[in-house]
Amino acid sequence: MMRIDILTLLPEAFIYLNYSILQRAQAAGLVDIHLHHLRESATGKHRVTDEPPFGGGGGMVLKPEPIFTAVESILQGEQMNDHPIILMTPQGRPFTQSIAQELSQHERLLLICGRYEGVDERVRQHLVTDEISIGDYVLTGGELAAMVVVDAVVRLLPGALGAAGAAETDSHATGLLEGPHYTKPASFRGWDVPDVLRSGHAGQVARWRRQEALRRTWERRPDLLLTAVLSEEDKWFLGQLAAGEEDT
Ligand code: 6GU
Repeated sequence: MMRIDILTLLPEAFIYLNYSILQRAQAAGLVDIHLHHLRESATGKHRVTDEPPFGGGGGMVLKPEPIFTAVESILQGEQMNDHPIILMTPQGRPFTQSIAQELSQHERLLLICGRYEGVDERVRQHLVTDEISIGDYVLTGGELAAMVVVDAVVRLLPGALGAAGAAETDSHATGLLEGPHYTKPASFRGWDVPDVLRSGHAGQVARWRRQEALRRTWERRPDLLLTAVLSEEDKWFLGQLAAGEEDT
């Protein structure tokens, strides 16, 4: 079973993890998620976790002592370098499906949620092993980002999605966007489901899906085609798309 520890000033925010697939994964014993309130590791009457920055400037900076104390207590008895200690920060490496896959291979993860203007640099230099951002925009804290990472990682754990929901064909798992999906009714307000999907020809369905994934990726995220693993047939199909675009 994977264990995920989350260090935060806002453990209440993590209610999202108590629902749906994340809830079932915990109930099924695939993952054990522990929330830790950073404030409980702060000392003194007021348990202060942040202070103004040295040198002036706006905002508050998270102090190093409560974070070091909390992480050392959470990982007590463990070799510190054995498990990723991840700081959630807009300055981190951009989160991707392949990072989610990499993280899902670990038996233990520790996520630290930054807040305010930032975290004391010594946390970065001497405690964390990784820094992750979920995109090029600024959030008020790392909590939403940590939930994004936990969600993306946990759904990859074997058994989390059940037999039906195969993570292997997800958008991005293949390096491509997924194509369209349809369900009943076969005709809705005169808009019909493509015949091939109702034909019962598994081979033709698979080929159509691959081509629609290529088409959608070509239209929306051509950058992904540079790194996707493509067969000769895929390349031929993309050539057809490119040729079609030249005509118009
Ligand atoms: Cl991980 N934290 C914050 N505060 N903002 C972000 C982020 C993380 N990733 C993108 N924006």
